[in-house]
Amino acid sequence: MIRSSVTKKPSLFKWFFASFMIILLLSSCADEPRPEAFLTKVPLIPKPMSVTESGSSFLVKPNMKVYYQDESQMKLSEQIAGEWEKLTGLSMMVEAFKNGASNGIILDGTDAQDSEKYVCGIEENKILLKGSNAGIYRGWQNIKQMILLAQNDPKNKVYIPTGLIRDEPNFAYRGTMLDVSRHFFSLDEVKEHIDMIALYKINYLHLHLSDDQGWRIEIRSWPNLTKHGGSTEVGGGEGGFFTQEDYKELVDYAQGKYITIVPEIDMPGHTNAALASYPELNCDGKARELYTGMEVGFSTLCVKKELTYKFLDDVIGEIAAMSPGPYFHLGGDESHVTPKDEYLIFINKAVEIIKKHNKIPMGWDEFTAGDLTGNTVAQHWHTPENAVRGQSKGGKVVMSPAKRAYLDMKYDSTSSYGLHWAALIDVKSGYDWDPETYIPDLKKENILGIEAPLWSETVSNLDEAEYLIYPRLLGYSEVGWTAAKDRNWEDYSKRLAEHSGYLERLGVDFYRSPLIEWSSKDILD
Ligand code: TNX
Repeated sequence: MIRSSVTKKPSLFKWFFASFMIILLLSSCADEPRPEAFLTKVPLIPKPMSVTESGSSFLVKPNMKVYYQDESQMKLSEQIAGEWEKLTGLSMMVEAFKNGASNGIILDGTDAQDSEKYVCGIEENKILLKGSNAGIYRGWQNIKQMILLAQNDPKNKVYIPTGLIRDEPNFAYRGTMLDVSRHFFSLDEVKEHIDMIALYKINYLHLHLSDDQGWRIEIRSWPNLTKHGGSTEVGGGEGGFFTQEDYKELVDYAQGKYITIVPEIDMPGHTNAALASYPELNCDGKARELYTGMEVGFSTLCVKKELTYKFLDDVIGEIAAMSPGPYFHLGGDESHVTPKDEYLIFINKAVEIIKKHNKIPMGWDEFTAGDLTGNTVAQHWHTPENAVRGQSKGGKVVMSPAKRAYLDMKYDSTSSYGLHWAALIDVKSGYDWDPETYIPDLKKENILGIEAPLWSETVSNLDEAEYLIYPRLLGYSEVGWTAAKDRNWEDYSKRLAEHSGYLERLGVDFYRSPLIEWSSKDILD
């Protein structure tokens, strides 16, 4: 399954459309009897809240349109049309809605702009998507999945079963993290990753932008961070970094898919790359050597120096100015060589600086030791008491327990990539847990959601990373979206099995877990 990093991967959604397009163009455009199809049998992931079927089907044809009813839906319409074209190879125009509009997708707005709730109604000649823009975009993912599943048999025309989906997420935060520090991932790789995570209604992408091994985001007031600190990675490769233009491009690209980037600068520990780039950031004034190993917990910023807080203010200020999302993640984990009293001083100052730049401070669960007040988010990875402490200080919690949600853990002892310090996480163990009851003392209303982090010590490019990410990410998307009462492993594992056909065609190097009876039926079978 693993492709070597030099193998050229067919770009997403490309090679198999050529044949598919020819079939569609040959097919007559005149209305014809529609085959029976059953929406309730479609193996959508994450599983929607409610699905009813009406037994007929919508045929994907050339020259369909997206109809918008309000100017505020223009950009979204273009986004949907662009994704349709990529997916089907058929052009799709965007047009203002008029009575009787059909042969396409009709968007209908709602007042609830902050919600991702949506209704997706599929009729023989039109698809209706109703919701906020974000809600409509989430609803559209069902249509994308159905087109991909229907393309399993390239001889068939592409039919989407008719019926009604009413849906909303259980959690507002459904994220995944990419560690671009231990190994750097290029702009194109991150965009490709965003394309895939969008398909499963993920709405936050956390970027771990700095660590001991590399500083990956240009800071104009401290240029050596990337010039020197970005010049290597684990194993001694050439590293890399995002210019501010690159980063803005990523933020925009994600925003087009209603995904918010959460930037993380990990501190006061995990800072060797910065300490190597600027000697004055060290208490002893001496630059550290660049680091390409995998140990953690040996570095710290100098808490006693005033310059450290000028550094924080500059770094946080420049990143916050480019990040429209609400959160700034300060890391705060594994600062083993920072004296305890100094760690508290540091966290308190960092939190104030983040607030000054109008962002909500987020940190790994250790950071709840600080004097937190008001809106903060603790990301639980290690110590349940730290998450409960965050709650008691009025903060919210994102659940990323390493034993269940770490994408860098091996599936089993034979896994090609990954670590195993927290657990072996097979596809079932990654799916079969409930963020609401995992830490009994956390109240549901204080759990913002879940995030599955991918640390990249053992994977050096997206092809390798895909082995760890897929298929587990599909499970995490459902753990975050679908209420626990509607989830069970038996049902999920059968649905997951049917996603293998299109994942393969898209060139996703997923792990073929022996727990799944992989199949790739056509949607009408
Ligand atoms: C612990 S999780 C870390 C990371 C490592 C990861 C490897 C966390 C907050 N810190 O620095 O990359 O383990 O699994």
